[in-house]
Order: sequence, then structure tokens, then C-alpha cells
Amino acid sequence: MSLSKEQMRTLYRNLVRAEHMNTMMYQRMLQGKLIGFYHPSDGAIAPGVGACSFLNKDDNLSPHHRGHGITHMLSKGIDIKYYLAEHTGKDTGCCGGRSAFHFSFPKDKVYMMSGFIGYNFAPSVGWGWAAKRRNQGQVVMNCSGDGSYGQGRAHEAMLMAMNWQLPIIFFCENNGMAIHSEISEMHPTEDVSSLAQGYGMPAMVIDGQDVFACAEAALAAIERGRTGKGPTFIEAKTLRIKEHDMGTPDLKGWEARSEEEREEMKQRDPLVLATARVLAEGLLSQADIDQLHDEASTEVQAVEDFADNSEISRPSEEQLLADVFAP
Ligand SMILES: Cc1ncc(C[n+]2csc(CCOP(=O)(O)OP(=O)(O)O)c2C)c(N)n1
Repeated sequence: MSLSKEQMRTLYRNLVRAEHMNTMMYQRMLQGKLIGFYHPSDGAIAPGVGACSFLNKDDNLSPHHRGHGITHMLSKGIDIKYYLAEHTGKDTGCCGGRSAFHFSFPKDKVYMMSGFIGYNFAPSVGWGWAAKRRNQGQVVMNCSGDGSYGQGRAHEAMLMAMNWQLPIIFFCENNGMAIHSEISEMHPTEDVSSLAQGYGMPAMVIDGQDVFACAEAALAAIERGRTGKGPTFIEAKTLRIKEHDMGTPDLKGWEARSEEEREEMKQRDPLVLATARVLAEGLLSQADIDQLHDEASTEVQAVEDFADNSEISRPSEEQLLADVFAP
């Protein structure tokens, strides 16, 4: 499925926005202005932008935790200011400032981002089943890391999605790492997507550094889902340029990852690659690109101002209990 020029410009713009948001999050964490953790998305923003830029508002999205799903959500069109307010513990946050980054955006069909790796597989089957019954062409975009495919529920979800021909996209962002473990310790084959073969599910392996390749694959899978052709597995091979989460040493096994390795990875940064392409193909000029960066800075500033100027969340006991579903 080839992309139009307009689609390529949209992808490039979202890539720039995601890059600025990630930089802001990293800085805020250093400044003590975020609650909890931050898992930096340096070098890994292309899969989320590609997977989510052409989703509809009523499609379900389960974002990957890397970059805390900001890349995915902003590409889907979600207003990130409510997310940052949440992560800053403010009243105006999408869950009233109570969740840090384990939040929901019910209006935009993002639910229960959880601390459990692989939490999203079982609900994805439910969302997929609901979408199939509604028969309105909705899809479920399930974005997860390679590490989560060690979860039993990932396999149950793939089996059920295939048996019931549910419109789910299993979008695996394979950065070859899960905290300090390497993929070779966790998967018997090189490609995680080989798991899909066992269920007879169509699968593709793509360059996760190339935002355009990610979007082409996503669009093909979305089209399959919308037209009743069932689930698709996409494996985007990507990178983790920085540490797993801020404050954790960046180890590979027991070895520190070297500066040379990181420098090498930076040559394959998605924005570097996409910039070379849009300039070479005359899709954008350097002035256009500069403007996109200016707009992204302004957007980030507005998101931060909203979070910083909101009231700290101090829910009453009654309010807290009102949102608890289990006794
Ligand atoms: C069920 C469960 N096991 C372990 C963890 C600890 N944990 C947090 S992130 C992570 C690595 C996940 O790796 P991957 O899914 O490949 O994503 P990445 O962080 O590499 O982007 C682990 C093991 C967890 N949160 N939940």
C-alpha cells in the first residue's frame, strides 16, 4: 500500500511532535516534575507514529509503554495536555491526577494502561469482539514490546483473535531488549512474528526505524481489520537508544552498553532517516521542517503550561472510592 504525499507529511509532522514530547518528558523527569517513572522513547518513535497516525477516533488503542504511549496517542489525535496533567498529579488529568502514567482516556478509547507487561492482550480480544459485533469497521491497535510476547495471555489472544477473525493488529515493537535481557534469551527464533505462524495469522516484519514502512504495514493491517479479514501481526524492528527507564543502568546482561553502540544507533534514528527522505523527495523544504519544529515546541510549551497551572489533585476519600469497582 503506497502512501500519498499528504500522508507522508502527516507522518513526518507526528514524528517531529513525538520527538519534542519525548525530550520534554525526559527533562521534566530530571527536574522532578513527573510522578513515577519515565521510559524514554529515543530512537523508537517510528512504530507508534506509523501504527497510529491513520486510526479513527473510535478505534481502540492500547499504546506501548515506551515513551508512555505519548507517541501513539498524539498520532491518534489525543490531546496530550490531559495526559501530562495526569502524570504531574493534577486535577485536570485524564484520570483526575490519580494514576501517574497508568491511565485511561475513555473518550478516545484508550483504557487501563497498566504496569503489567502484556496486560493489554486479554482486553484487546474483548474490544475486538465488541468491534466485530458492532460491525462498524472499527479496529483494535495493540502495541506491545517484544518482552510482552512471553506472556501466556499473548498466545491466548492470538489464538482467539484468529479463531474469531477479530479486527486486531498485534503491533510488536521489537527493540531487542526487555530491561537488561536480550531478545535471544527470551525468544527461540529471531523474529517474534514467527509466533503468529502457529495460529495461521498473516505476519510481516518491517524496518521499525522507517516511519513510512511502519505506516504502510499498519494501513494494510487496518484495512484487513475494517473489512472483516481478521487479525494481522506486524513486527517493527526498532531500537532502544537510552536506558530502559530513567534511573536504571543501561545494561545488556551485566555489561554496560557502550557509547559507540549508542552513536551507531543514532545514525538510524527515525527522524534522521525520515528527514533525509522528505528532503530528497522534495516533500518538505528545510524551511518547512524548521517550522514544524517551531510548532512542536509551541505545542509542548502549551501542554506543560496546562499541567503546571492546574491544581494539585487532592481527591476526597469519597471520590477515591467512587472509582473503585471491586469491593
Ligand atoms: C508482568 C510483568 N513482568 C515484568 C515487569 C517488569 N518490566 C517492566 S518493563 C519490562 C520490559 C518489557 O520489555 P518490552 O515489552 O520488550 O518493552 P521495552 O521496555 O523493551 O520497550 C519488564 C520486564 C512488568 N512490569 N510486568
